[in-house]
Amino acid sequence: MLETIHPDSKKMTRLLNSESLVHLSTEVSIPNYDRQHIKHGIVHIGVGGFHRAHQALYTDDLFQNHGITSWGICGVGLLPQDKQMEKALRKQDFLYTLIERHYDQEKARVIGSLIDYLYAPENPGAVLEKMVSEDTKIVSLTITEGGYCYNEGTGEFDSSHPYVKHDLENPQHPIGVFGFLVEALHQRCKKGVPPFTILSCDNLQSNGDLTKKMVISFAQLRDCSLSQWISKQVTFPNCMVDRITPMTTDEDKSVVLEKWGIQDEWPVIAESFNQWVIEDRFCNGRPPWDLVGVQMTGDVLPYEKMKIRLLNASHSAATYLAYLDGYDYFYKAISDPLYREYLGRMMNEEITPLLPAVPGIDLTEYKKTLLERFGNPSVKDHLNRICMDGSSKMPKFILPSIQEHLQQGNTPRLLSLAVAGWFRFLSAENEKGETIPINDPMAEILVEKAKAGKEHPSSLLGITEIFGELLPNSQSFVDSLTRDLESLYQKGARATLQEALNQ
Ligand code: CS2
Repeated sequence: MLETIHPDSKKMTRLLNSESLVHLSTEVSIPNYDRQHIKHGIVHIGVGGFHRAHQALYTDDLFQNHGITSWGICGVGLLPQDKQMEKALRKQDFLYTLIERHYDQEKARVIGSLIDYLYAPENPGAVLEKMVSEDTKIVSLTITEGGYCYNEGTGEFDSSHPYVKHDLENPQHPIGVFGFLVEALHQRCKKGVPPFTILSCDNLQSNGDLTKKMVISFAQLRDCSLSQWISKQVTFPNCMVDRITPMTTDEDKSVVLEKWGIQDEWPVIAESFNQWVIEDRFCNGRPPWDLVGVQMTGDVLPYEKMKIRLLNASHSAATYLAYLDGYDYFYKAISDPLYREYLGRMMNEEITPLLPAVPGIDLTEYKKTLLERFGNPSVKDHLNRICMDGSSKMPKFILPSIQEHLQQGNTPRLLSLAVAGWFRFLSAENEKGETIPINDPMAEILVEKAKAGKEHPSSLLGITEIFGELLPNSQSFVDSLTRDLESLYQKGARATLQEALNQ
């Protein structure tokens, strides 16, 4: 175990690992269970901050407070950038620090539920072996909204992705998520091992149903009888997940070191709020997550719709305008009365009327809590994170509400402005004429079309895999977008927002 005196704080700091745990400050909560005895049960693909602040925490709660010893998690990384996570976690015996913040209160806890991590590009065989093992009863996913190869225009699986093509040509040597899932299920079927549940934890409406459709479509391209077996035997519960988890910064690592005395290469910082509502359909058993605050239900759709259309949509609606307006963090924008009014009114006037009743939830209270959560200054959620991947977030968070309004004969003013803000942002120039980074797998084409179209939205709207057919063909929506874009280019985000609210 390495101990060092940190030069600035003169405080004893320790490298996080199994041995150093007991020497940490007593103010840090640490696993009270023997991690050697935790049996593996879950493979999780896509271990980022969110998984580590959410599912891994709920699972840790089970080990910590209920004496459960099965359901340990093996993380899997498929992407080149996951190598760094593997290195950080392996060095720390897969332990990491979770800092939960609510305004001026902060709690530190070391999470022990992740018991292994495999980096697939270096060892695809080990990943398959783990997924085929009888011990694996659930494979859960956080692969981002864009990771599902779903084409918004056709509503179908998009098999043109290079990794999908690769995995269809080399089924036994997969590199992508569908390749791994389907090959592992194929081997289980051949060996007579019962299948695992596939649990999507991404922010997609009907995330389980959509994952099922994508997995089955991929399997059909491989082998019809396999796809039938999966369709009959595997369950894909829908679930709603919620916890705002900013990206970890170097400053966060310094706080963990200086305030809590833990040298952790990749801690996670999250808000104190945490929610998970899951449809209780697991084909091969599940952890008793209901013992630790997870809501198991028969119908998760109202919860998902509420969360995605209010929380995620508010993020996407305000982020581009606030970025253009010169803000850096979401909490700062939201303490500006202009943005507060924008989101408050958008949620009340344009989104709430589209939502079904949500059992046990008072929507007025829910929206109040959302604004409080957004304004939490200790959760430094950078706009760069929220601005990322608009091409997959907008069609999930904002566009469905606009579509519903158009179908009812209305043009929603404030939601349309959110799209205009995104289009203006995609010109890759801020209001001072400086270049801004566009972080999106479709960045090249988006920027090209935004620059070519400027005030005229039709080139961007012509991307059917994002916008489908209804929106580009709605004259009132196109007019509203054009008017807002003109104003955004000529007067800027602030004045445009102000005018929209005054109308
Ligand atoms: C955010 C989400 O990425 C985004 O745009 O809206 O990551 C959001 O913070 C989480 O879904 C909160 O549960």
